[in-house]
Amino acid sequence: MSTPILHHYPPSLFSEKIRTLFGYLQLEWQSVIIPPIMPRPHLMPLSGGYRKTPIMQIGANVYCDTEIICRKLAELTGDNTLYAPGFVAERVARWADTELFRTTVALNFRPEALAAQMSQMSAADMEAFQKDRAELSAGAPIVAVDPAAAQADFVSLLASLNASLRQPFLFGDAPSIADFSLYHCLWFVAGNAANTPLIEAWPTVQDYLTRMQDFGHGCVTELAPQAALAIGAESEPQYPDAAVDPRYADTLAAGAAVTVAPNDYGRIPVAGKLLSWNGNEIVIAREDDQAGNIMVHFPNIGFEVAAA
Ligand SMILES: N[C@@H](CCC(=O)N[C@@H](CS)C(=O)NCC(=O)O)C(=O)O
Repeated sequence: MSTPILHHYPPSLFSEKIRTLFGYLQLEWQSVIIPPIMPRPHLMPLSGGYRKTPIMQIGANVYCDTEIICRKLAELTGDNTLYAPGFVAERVARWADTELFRTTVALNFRPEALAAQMSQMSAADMEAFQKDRAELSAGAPIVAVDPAAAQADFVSLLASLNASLRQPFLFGDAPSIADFSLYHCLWFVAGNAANTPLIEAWPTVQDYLTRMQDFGHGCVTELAPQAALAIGAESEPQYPDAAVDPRYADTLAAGAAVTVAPNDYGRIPVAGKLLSWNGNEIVIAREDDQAGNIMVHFPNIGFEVAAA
C-alpha cells in the first residue's frame, strides 16, 4: 500500500479529525499543507474540483470528505473498533459533523471569538478569507444559528456530556467513529481563547479532550504539493471491489457519465465515469491532463449524483 497523503491546513477542524485518527491507528502518513483559501492549483487536478478540506490521496485514488476517509482508514488498518457500536455511533458522528459543526462555527463567530481569531490575521487576509468562504457557501450560509443561541446550545451540550460520560469514550473503553467527530468540534471551540471559560467549567469533558488529544497525530512526514500531484500522475488507481448497486443508483449504470457534488456547501460538481456505488461509497473515474487516471471516492451520504 502506498502511504496515505493528507491535503490539509493546521486550523482545519475536519482535518484534525483525520490527524487524530492517524494517531489512534498509529499510521504513517504524508502531509501536504494547502492554503486555507483557494486557489489550490496542485490539488484540483487530483480532486476534479472538490474543494473542501481535508482530501486524502493514496496513489491515484482520491478520497473526498472525512466520512469516506475514515472508512478507508479503518479498512486499510483492519480496525474493528471504530464502527463496532454500529448505527448509533455512525449517526452521532453524522450529527456532530453537520449540526454540531454549524453550532461551533456560529460560536466562533461571536464578536469576542472573532476578535481572538482576527488578532492572528491581517485585515487583508481576513477580507480574502471572508470572500473565499462566501463563495464556498454560495448564498446558502453555513452559519444560520444566532451566536447567542449557539452558545446556549453548546453549554447545554457540555453539561449533558459532562454528566453522562462514565466511560473513557462515548460507547465504551475504545473510541468509535462518533468520538472522532465529536472531538474535532470540541477541539475547534477549545482552540479559540475566547471560549476557555466555556470549556474549563467541565472537568470530565476536559479529561475526555485530553484522552483524545493523547492519541497524537501518528507518524508524519512533509510532502510538497507538486510531489503529491506527481505521485497521482505516476500511480495506477486501484479499482473498487463493489459494483453499482441499483438500490442507490436508480437509473444510472456503471460507465455512465455523471457529476458528484456535496449537497450542502461547496457544491462544485466533479465529473467522471461511474464505477461503483453502494451504501457507503460512490467512486468515479476521471482522466486529468495533469494528474492522469484518477479515481475519486465520495461518501454516499451528503452527496448527489447526476447524469452528466
Ligand atoms: N463534510 C466535510 C466537511 C469538510 C469541511 O467543511 N471542511 C472545511 C474546513 S475544516 C472546509 O472545507 N472549508 C473550506 C475550505 O477549506 O476550502 C468532511 O467531512 O470532510
